[in-house]
Amino acid sequence: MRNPIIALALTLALTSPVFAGSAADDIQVQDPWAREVPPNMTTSAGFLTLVNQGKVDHSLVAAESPDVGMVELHTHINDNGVMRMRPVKEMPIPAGGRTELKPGGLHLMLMKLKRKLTAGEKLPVTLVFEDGSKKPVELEVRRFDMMKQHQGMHKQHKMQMNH
Ligand SMILES: [Cu+2]
Repeated sequence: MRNPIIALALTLALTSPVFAGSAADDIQVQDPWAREVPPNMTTSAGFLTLVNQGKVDHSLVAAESPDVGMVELHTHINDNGVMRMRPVKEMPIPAGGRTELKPGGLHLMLMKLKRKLTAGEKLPVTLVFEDGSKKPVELEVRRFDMMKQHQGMHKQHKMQMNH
């Protein structure tokens, strides 16, 4: 009575997650960069876009770098008009979706820098995902104009208020 083909199909269906790629395989990284800081500063931030090309949700849970003493996952929250940074446990990347790390939002907090970050240089960082898989990336160090960013944010505020 038992149909061996159905049994096989069932087995494959039940075990198919085993054949799914690791998070590191599913996640593509776009435009990774880090902010240049003055030589006396030991804290900076890294940014990139995570694109999930897989069929299951993933999340970034940690990052590490031989050139950085401590890397934390941070976000910004608006606390009564004051932007504050908060550590987050993970950064979810939904299946088929993308998660953007950018100034004023999610970012990699690079603390206790072991060397200075000069524009044009590369900073090696390893991303760690929820399944333990890892992906090495190189952040391009760039000059970042904080004033320009602030002016841009003020313009956005004005535009929102006019609506
Ligand atoms: Cu931060």
